[in-house]
Amino acid sequence: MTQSATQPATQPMTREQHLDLYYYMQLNRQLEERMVRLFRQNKIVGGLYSSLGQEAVSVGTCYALEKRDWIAPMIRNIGALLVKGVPPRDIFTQHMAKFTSPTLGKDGTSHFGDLKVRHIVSPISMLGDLIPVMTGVAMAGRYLGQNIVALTWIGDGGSSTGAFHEGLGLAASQRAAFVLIIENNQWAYSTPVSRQVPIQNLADRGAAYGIASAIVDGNDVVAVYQAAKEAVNECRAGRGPRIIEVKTMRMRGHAQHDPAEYVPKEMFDYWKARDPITLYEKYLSENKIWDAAAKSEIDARIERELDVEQKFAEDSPLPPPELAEEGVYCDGCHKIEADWKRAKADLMPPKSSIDPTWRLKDLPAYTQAAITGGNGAKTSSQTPVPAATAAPASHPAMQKSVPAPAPERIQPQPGPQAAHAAPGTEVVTEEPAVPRVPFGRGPKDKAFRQSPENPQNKPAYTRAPKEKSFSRNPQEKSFSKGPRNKPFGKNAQGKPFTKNPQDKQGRR
Ligand SMILES: Cc1ncc(C[n+]2csc(CCOP(=O)(O)OP(=O)(O)O)c2C)c(N)n1
Ligand SMILES: [Mg+2]
Repeated sequence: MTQSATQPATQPMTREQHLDLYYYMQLNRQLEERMVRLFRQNKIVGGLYSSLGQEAVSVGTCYALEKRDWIAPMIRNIGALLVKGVPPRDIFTQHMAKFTSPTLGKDGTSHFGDLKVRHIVSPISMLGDLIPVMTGVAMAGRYLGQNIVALTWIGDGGSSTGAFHEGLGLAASQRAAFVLIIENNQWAYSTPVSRQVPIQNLADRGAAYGIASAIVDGNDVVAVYQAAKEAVNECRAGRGPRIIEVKTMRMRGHAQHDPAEYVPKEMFDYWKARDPITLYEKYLSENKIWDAAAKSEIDARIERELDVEQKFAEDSPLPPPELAEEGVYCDGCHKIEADWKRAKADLMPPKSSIDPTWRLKDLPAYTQAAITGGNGAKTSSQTPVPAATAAPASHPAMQKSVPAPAPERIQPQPGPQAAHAAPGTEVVTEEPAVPRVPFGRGPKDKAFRQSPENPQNKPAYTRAPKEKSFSRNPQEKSFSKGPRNKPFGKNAQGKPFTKNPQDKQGRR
């Protein structure tokens, strides 16, 4: 990645940046085309998913991030892995379950990450769970003062899951530096968006959480990059999460096994004419950013690189069988060491568990009561004892006959955003924009109801029209009796057992 770290979204892109976008999109496509051939040769282990026609989304969004930022890719985001610096050999070997792969051949497809160097969270799920996870990453970054942005993608289908909504609620309430790309490729397996949600734009869902959102042509890589850059800048300035819906098209079936016969041909034709790489090639030529020689140079470079990487993967061994049962659970294979942010000595015993400075039996009032035997002890336990009298004789404060110093008040520190915001950047405090209902106060609280917005003190909700209770069967009087309103037979003593004999209340 070569873009400048603080470049605003509106700043014109350099030629180098333009060519980078082409390089990564074409690398993404050529790599996947090679994997389709490997799949047909039975060299891919497990499923193979395609991002054909969606390359501008992965590349344009990830290119807007900095090295310190975090991503969590999904099955159609190989382009983002490449932009983050994952070498193509890792993607080949991972899909071929080779011993040289990031997971040593123990997992397939894109199920791998890189927490240490490239800041990639492994794709744990396609269906929304990465949203709360990446919100957590953004929050952790804030606590550690890193001023990072976390970004993940979600499909149109994945945007209807519980995890999607719960995660966005959390991100919004925490004002997390989190960008969500809703990759609307028109299909979730064989279900078109129109049969899944009754709204036109999935970005509209952001309003429900107070999250600003944008809609972008997902086949226009420059538009995608600029929208993502703006969202990332906003997040980094502390202005809370952002959603971008990119409209694009899945140009293959869900995976290799799926010929996508349910997709109307006209739909494929329409989107084929809007292929993101063809459109971008035209854009580069029309704007004189490159010429034929520059294009063939990049294409040849991609071919060369992929030849070497694919050969490495094909020549790599499968994992040795004797390692199959290793690494399933952690058995001391790696050292787990906390990354201490404060001096370890401060947090570990004995400093963290020193003896109490006073004990009840050392209190003068307690001692006095013990001597006189009266109600002094009782009184002492009810009356707070001033610090000076509370200190035992052994306590340094007592020895010097001076009051024990009051504990020092810890001054609130400025938040990480204040500390790390670029000069001139507006810093937004963590104060929520809208007044909040204090904990413990709800619609039943009179003071809460009589707000300026609700002077008549009307309840915020109305009850549903009264229904007859479902506890009774319409034909019969009660479900506790048998079909003809008779007890359910008799027990050995001749008594009806409509109730559990163990429990007179009839509970079980
Ligand atoms: C809990 C669960 N149910 C089902 C699946 C299978 N599955 C994986 S992706 C997917 C469809 C996702 O559609 P969408 O979110 O639109 O993403 P796209 O495939 O179009 O990129 C399904 C049903 C799964 N991985 N996990
Ligand atoms: Mg989809």
